[in-house]
Amino acid sequence: MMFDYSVFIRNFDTRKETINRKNMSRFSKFVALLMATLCAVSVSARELNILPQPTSVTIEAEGDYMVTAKSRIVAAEGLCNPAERFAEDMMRHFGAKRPMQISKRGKGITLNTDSTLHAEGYTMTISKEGINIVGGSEAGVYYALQTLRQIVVTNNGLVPYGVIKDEPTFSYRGAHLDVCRHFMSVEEVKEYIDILAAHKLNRLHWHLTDDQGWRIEIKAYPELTEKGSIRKETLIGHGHEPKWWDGTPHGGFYTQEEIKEVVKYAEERYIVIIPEIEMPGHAQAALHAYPWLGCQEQEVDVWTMWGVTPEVLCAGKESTYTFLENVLSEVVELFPSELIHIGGDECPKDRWKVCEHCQAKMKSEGLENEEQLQGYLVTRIEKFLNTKGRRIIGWDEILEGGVTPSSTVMAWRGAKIGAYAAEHGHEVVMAPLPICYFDFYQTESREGEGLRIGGHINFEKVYSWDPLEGISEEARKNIIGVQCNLWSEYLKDIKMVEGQLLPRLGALCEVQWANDRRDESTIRRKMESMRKFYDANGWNYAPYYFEGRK
Ligand code: TNX
Repeated sequence: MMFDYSVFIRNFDTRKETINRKNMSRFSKFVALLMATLCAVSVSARELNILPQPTSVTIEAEGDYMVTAKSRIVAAEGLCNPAERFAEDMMRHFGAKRPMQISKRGKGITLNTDSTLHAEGYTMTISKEGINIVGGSEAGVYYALQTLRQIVVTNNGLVPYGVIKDEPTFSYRGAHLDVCRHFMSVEEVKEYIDILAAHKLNRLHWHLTDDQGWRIEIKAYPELTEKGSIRKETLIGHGHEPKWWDGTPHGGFYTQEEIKEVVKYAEERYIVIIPEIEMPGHAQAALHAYPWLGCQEQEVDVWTMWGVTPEVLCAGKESTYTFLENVLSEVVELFPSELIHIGGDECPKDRWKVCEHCQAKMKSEGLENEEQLQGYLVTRIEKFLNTKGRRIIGWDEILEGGVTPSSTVMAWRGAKIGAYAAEHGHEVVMAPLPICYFDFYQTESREGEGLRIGGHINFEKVYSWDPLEGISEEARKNIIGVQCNLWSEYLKDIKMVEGQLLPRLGALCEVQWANDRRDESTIRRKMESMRKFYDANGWNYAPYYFEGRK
């Protein structure tokens, strides 16, 4: 017999009430109590804690399929990659010597696709015959296997008979990683990707260039990394006195070969990497390497402060545009992503106001002010990237320069700006302050957290956020997704990043994947289960949510 688990709970509750109202003999009361206890035990033992919440979960009253290191994966053609990923994860989980066997025929965990399903969705049927997975595409099969992996790891390999149906709410489910303020190695970035994939995210926004370090090898301009990837020291406090710097040089960059390796690793986990090349602001590391990129062409250091520097790329000289186009030409060769992030945020216009080249460009292009000059630069770069078959995404300041709705806007200064952009026809990724700033403190008291950039965002605030609030029905379709931002000014390595990401990503992934089926009454139970999953994978997470600290 199959039944909907939630219906069963309701029936169970009403039955208990009727029993209590009846005037029963002691014996029948005892029997009723015994029955109720037995039922309660069997129900709780058959709870499935899947995060993010699937569209529907129906489990049978009894019976489990047991997944072991010896289970066999039967993969239809073209499904080797998800099968291999699952086999590897299971080998690690069971501490087995060999990965699970993958074959074309037989019984076990069977993988197929059906293109009538949502491309990222799946149906998983568990019976005594085995586990039958049908995905809308390879990615859908992969997400089904992520669900299965959670069950196996947190439920001792026992998978209750039943049916799980699932598909995501948003098509863009992202997390950002800043490797400029602190460099993260290839292995560290891979670990980050693993965590995103396990939460069914499909975008990594890789912040590769900033004032404090240029992290991607560009063959045409070797000094970007030779000089621009190293800063003299790091600001370790919030102030600006000498004692707040550590006196230790900090550097690191990815060769193009390493970039390709990370892109491939992400692809194998159905994650598209969106590279960000910052322009025209947040570019002081590039100005250190090539002073001719600036208006006054004076020498500047790779920045050793956090915040917003007045040193920006000159938007007047043609040489700047040639530079940007050459850099982006190499970038698009490395990243297959259709969207390329061009930054666009926090660009002070002080240098432009007194720059003869910028003023001449404004005159020749009929631009009224420096904001329009930024709009000119962004639009020109957008057109260039269009010739390469790509589209731009930029931080929401790109709206100020008068860009066309063909550009995608990443809302960071507030959800209202995202709503505004969506109402004006832009595709929008919601990554707004303060909700999506996972570099912020996680508790009100900040006790024991160590020094962080500021703010306060806890699990509950993320969980109760509706990214579509106040947006018209018409504009809602322009909200393509949601992303959290991991700025690394005060996060020195991936373990510190993980402590900021988890468990808040547990809340965010429900917004991203299961926006309209979030359930506050079950989330804590699910997170307790996820905690076991994090422990099993050796991922660091903050303890505060589990301790009840807000
Ligand atoms: C704002 S969000 C920034 C970053 C900082 C971050 C710190 C955005 C587009 N710019 O440069 O690292 O705040 O929270």
